[in-house]
Amino acid sequence: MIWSIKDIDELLQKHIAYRESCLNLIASENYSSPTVRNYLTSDFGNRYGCYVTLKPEEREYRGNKFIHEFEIATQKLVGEVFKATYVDLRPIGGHMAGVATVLGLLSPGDLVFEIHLKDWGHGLVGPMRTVSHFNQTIRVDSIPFDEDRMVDLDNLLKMIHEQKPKMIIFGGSGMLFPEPIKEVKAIAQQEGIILAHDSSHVTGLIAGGVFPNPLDEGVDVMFGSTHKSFPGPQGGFIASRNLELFEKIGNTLASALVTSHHLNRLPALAVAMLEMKKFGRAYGEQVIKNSKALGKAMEECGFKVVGARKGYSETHLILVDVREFGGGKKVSLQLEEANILCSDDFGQLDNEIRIGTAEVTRRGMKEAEMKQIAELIKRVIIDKEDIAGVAKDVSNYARMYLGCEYSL
Ligand code: DSN
Repeated sequence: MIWSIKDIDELLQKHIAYRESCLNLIASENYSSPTVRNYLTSDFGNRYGCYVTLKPEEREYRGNKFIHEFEIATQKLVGEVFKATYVDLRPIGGHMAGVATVLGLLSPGDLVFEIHLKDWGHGLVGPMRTVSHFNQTIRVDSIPFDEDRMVDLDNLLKMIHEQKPKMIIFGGSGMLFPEPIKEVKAIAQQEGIILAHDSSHVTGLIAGGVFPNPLDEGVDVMFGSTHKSFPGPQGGFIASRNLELFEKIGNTLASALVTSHHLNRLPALAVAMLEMKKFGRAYGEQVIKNSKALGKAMEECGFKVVGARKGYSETHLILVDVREFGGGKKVSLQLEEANILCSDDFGQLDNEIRIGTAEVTRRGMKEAEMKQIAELIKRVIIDKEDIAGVAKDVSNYARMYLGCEYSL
């Protein structure tokens, strides 16, 4: 029970001490800098800045003149980093940004291609169809993948020709390699198909210029979150170069999905954007080097790493097939007991674990440390050492890396 400030402090301190003793390999999390965290507590967090139309100057509440100035400036900064003409920072998270994109751009009966949850899709339209009448409103099919977890372009083009979708949403939660957006662009233009990119996982890599910018590749809209490979405050965004589509999405977003857009995110997001402008390339390059090094080290330890033939990964994560060790859920729970945090495939096939390198890279780890991490995972899963003993070693190891690199 919480009776006092002391109770709150004690519980928070327990969490902080616990997380400092863990190796965080959850690909959808990151370690934002103390400066970013500091700017989350500004007075903006007490204010209402909503605007229903796409005219930010037409605020519904009074007292917003500096909030307005700040929001416009942050939109411009984000636009510069993602090379977008139009930016909306009102989505509270990437999922909300995606829902607004789907609802804003599709009509009843339209077909969408997205990445299925079993292929580590984000789960946008699929789960929407479990709500109310959406299963009668939006049709969905899955983008095909090959055994290296690369998009199967031949099959995708065949599906496009045969089924003529209205929208294709690239991007997911287990992306190992860039997608063939350029290769799909011509047919998309010819058939009037909207190309969207759920960039949530790779936002930080795009900001660093080490992952292809989906807008440069030809998507009409990119949306995502700011707290996965991008080490910012939790939140979402929509970015585009197409005003007509951007307006449709923005007018759907507000006020149907969001009114208070949690303004305290904005100064913190601006700091994180400046960090990425300055250090994004170095950070992104190290993240990818670490993913490749971890993939290799895991393979050398005896694990089956997805996409090994293609160099394991070009992103902030690797996928490991752990069926022979009892499946993703069992393995991730065993690793959690050893203070190693990663993800299973969220109740899908239960074949794989996902291991992310963004946070440990921010903490200062490089290729040599990836070997150590693989060895610690092996001790739990393959060698079946006493978990409490490994947990102690993991804690001591993790506590050696409490800094925050690539930050202002
Ligand atoms: N899609 C979930 C993940 O990747 O962990 C969270 O957004």
